[in-house]
Amino acid sequence: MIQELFDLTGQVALITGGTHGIGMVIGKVLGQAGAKICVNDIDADKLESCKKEYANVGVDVFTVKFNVTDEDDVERGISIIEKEVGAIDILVNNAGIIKRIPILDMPVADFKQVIDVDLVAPLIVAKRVAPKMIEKRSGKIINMCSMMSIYGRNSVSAYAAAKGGLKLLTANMTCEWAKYNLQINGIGPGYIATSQTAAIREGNHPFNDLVMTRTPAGRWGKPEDVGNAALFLASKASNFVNGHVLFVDGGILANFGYVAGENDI
Ligand code: NAP
Ligand code: GCO
Repeated sequence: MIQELFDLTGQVALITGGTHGIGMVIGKVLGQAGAKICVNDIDADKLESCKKEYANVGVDVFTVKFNVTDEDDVERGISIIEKEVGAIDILVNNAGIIKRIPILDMPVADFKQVIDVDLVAPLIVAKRVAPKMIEKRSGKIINMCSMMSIYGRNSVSAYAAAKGGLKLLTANMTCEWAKYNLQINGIGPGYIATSQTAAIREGNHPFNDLVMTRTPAGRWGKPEDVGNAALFLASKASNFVNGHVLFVDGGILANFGYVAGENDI
């Protein structure tokens, strides 16, 4: 049955930073597909408050507070998950930050912090989780990339450097782990309406006009648009998809200069 391809019953999924935004929607979708959902965050209040959001869609979420950039904290957090829920079958490296500062103004410490969360942390968590997947000869890793994995723009140098690196880290994980039946892919969301983009979307920010006109679909993406792509990459339906970044962007990357609403000339 085609539905079985997307049935995650019995699978354990960890979504880092899954207490809101894109990560929460991914957790809800994978949970509704049958997976046991574990989420982490660095904020205990958010971990507590997200439980009712998940419960609203019938998902009983297991929460663990740990900092994805800290190897010892990751070891502690993953060990708790393995003891209380089970070995992780699906890892979604979703946690991420952005700092919009021009290169010349950006303190190196800030640059390093973005690299730590957005690039080094996915490595740390995957290194901790992959060995058991390799042992089982089965596993799914989804790294949250970005349009900035392939394009830059002013003021997001650290973020683009991290997400560009994450695209190729995804490729290298594939080169080393695909032979053990692990599938490691990225998702590259376009411009999605979450707290991360509120600063460039709200209050008549000019960037909002750019996104609305440059996106052929003529809208900001919703976290739900990304959640559905994650279900595909977390399921048996994508067992021969590997090292790929699936862009979920309303067509913006396909568009050189179309401005929504122009005559079709
Ligand atoms: P968000 O709302 O800012 O969520 C990011 C999550 O990561 C938050 O839960 C945050 O927790 C968590 N986090 C940050 N640092 C952490 C750390 N050191 N340890 C553990 N958790 C940490 O962002 P979003 O828009 O949902 O984005 C989710 C992912 O998609 C990110 O990787 C982002 O780069 C990527 N992405 C977003 C867009 C977009 O347009 N929104 C587009 C492309 C890619 P706290 O809130 O407690 O800090
Ligand atoms: C920005 C945005 C983007 C999006 C996303 C696009 O300031 O340009 O935050 O970086 O978050 O990464 O794919």
